[in-house]
Amino acid sequence: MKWCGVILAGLLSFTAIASEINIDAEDLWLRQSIPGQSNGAGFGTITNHGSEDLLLIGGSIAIADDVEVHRHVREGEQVRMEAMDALTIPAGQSVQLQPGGYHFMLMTLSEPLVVGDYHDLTLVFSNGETVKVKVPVKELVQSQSSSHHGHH
Ligand SMILES: [Cu+2]
Repeated sequence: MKWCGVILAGLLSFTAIASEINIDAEDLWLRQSIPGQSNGAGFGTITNHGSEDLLLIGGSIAIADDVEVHRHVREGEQVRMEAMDALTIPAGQSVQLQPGGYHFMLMTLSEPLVVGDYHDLTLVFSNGETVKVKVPVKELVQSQSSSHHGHH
């Protein structure tokens, strides 16, 4: 396991505001890794203050190969995750990404997500706009859905 020191650069703004596109990304957090887990998950609330729908298509983060937007799909008794081409953030509305629902999937982490660390996450929208947010890693909360399902 390789530890590249995590640098807390100056700007500790937890809320990103992109004036041009009127997007707020609030209360974003990453879930702490458990041993053996190669992917990470992120959650939070994204608000579109604009007058046109926005499509969140993914993102990027230094410690993972890629950031995908996922949702949980119920198939009978089973719940599995599915990558989405885009998550629509309707004009004037907020969409919550939360455990058991929509979430960011951090594909192939290069290091575990450790409580107390912060990571720069860039959200990418279909119109080419991006929003950068500094996101804390938080403790795993007792999951409401069985951890035997739905994980990669
Ligand atoms: Cu996922």
